Amino acid sequence: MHRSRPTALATLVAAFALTLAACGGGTASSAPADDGGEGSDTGETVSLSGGQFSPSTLTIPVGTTVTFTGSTGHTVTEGSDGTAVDDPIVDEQGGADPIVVSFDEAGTFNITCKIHPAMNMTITVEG
Ligand SMILES: [Cu+2]
Repeated sequence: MHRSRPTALATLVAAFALTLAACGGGTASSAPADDGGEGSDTGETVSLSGGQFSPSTLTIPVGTTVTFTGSTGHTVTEGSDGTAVDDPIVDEQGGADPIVVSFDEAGTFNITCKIHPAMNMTITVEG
């Protein structure tokens, strides 16, 4: 007895939809924009974080306000190598708040920290 058995070759092609998880861009950074916005028309920021003035040189027009951030444990003093000049335009002990200095006369001003004589910077004020 010959029995033909139809062979149903059900070829099931399972299409696995491989959803490749989108690699969330590895370069996404949340670096804070540091664009001041302190309301004054001209302003610069100098950071004392890390035990140095950054930037170490700054050229600004007369009337520019410079905000020294991270000043806790430092001073912002006109002078050099930790020693103030006579009658400094600024000689401030840092604290919780930034030290804000308006440079209203042209000239070249050396700025130092009396606590860390290695901290020095130069601000050139152009009239
Ligand atoms: Cu210092």
